[in-house]
Amino acid sequence: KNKFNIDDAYLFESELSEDDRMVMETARDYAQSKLEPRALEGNQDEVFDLSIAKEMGEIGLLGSTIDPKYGGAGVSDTAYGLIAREVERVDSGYRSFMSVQSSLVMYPISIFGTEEQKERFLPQLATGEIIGCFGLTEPDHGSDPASMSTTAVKTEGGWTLNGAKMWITNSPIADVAVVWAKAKEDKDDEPVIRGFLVEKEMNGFSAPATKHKMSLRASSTGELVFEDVFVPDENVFPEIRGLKGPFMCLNSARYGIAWGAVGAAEFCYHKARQYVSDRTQFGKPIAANQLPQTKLANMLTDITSMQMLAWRLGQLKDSGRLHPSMVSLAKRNNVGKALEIARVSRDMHGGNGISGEYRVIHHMMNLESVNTYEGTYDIHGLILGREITGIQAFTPKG
Ligand code: TGC
Ligand code: FAD
Repeated sequence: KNKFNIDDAYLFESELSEDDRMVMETARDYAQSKLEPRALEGNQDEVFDLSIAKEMGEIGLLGSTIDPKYGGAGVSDTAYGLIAREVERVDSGYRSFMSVQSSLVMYPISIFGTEEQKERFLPQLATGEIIGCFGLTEPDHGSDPASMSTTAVKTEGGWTLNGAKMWITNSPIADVAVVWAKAKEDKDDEPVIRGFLVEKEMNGFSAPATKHKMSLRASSTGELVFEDVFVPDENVFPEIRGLKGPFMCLNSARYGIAWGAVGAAEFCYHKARQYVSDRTQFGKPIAANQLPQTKLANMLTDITSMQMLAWRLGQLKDSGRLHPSMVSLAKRNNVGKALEIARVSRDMHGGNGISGEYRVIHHMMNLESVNTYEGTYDIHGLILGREITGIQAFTPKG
């Protein structure tokens, strides 16, 4: 008789290839043995332990899909997703670090960079010796990056950057920033968005940390400020123009987030299941009541649908059939559902649910950021709405 699996109800893990399963197991071992013991304090003390970058690099978790010629592990997109799931099972902040380094820094350098840029940056990013960040959002332009005001003006031998980026993951610890700015070759030209590799030591460049975060506290977040920063020609992506550049990177990062949210949700479900089974009130386990049982049933149903979306999305990406709106659908659904599951799990833990020790409120707070960054829940709803109706509803123009 077939047995029902209460963690993987539709047995998706049994469908994974041998290679993908090995990557998943490596990531799971690492996350549980090395990240989990640091998670509570990392969050409480707002510390991103820099040795995590090197540890992740050593076992191939950074830029894992990138060509081994440049230091990557050359694994499948499904394997990349499985890594995100294992890392986010511990802390969305650690997954954020990994996503930015892999999808938002190594990926653009690998597809838009010159041979020299690839050889110079990718191997060190892959080992975690250097850290990268990605600057698209600005203080006045978040959901609408097309309106960005950071500028790059052509000067002799390079470009002069002015402006500021905000809410940038890894910025205070980054050695190199992939920065998107409106560039003008000539003062009469129409500005066009281009990508620049800004290095830590460049004059006029600073990256102050963002204080008082109540979410993703183990991830280092900050600004990027450019005051007449000279960026040499060799640090510019030569061909890519327009928003398509940053959006292609976002497709990859959002894909990883759709998987990562599965891990966070699974953690909160496992914790709730354990808690209501162990704790007795009114002379019986809390799990012996109807309401907690249906809450667990809802969690498992949502998690199963999230697993199915992520796994299928991985297959579509691996076979080159991915459409960005498929990613929007999964990012929006999986993060929204994970946040709901974390909130319900928090409630099922009663007073203990607000203690960091149980780590459920930790996930709940993290997921608030995950629901907002890389396109908010509603923005992905509007991307899908535009796809379904053919009418864009972002601006009054229609
Ligand atoms: P729109 O007219 O739709 O498009 C402009 C150009 O871009 C192309 N494009 C895409 N290309 C590839 N992939 C996609 N997903 C693309 N979406 C659009 C499009 O074809 C067009 O190309 P072309 O050649 O015709 O010019 O642009 P819009 O201004 O109307 O966009 C609207 C909207 C709302 C969809 C877009 O602005 C959006 O997605 N906003 C959300 C912003 C966002 O996600 N920011 C994320 C910042 S990075 C971050 O949060 C990192 S957190 C990391 C961590 O810690 O893990
Ligand atoms: P806004 O765009 O001002 O939106 C505010 C609210 O209005 C949202 O609910 C939104 O859904 C809604 N809204 C906006 N426009 C519309 C509309 N047309 N119709 C209906 N509703 C609308 N960015 C980077 O570039 N790099 C990073 O590494 C990075 N890391 C981040 C890390 C953290 C912890 C956080 C919180 C953010 C990070 N971001 C990063 C920024 C993130 O991508 C933005 O916060 C996000 O895109 C939303 O932009 P905003 O905060 O300006 O909100």
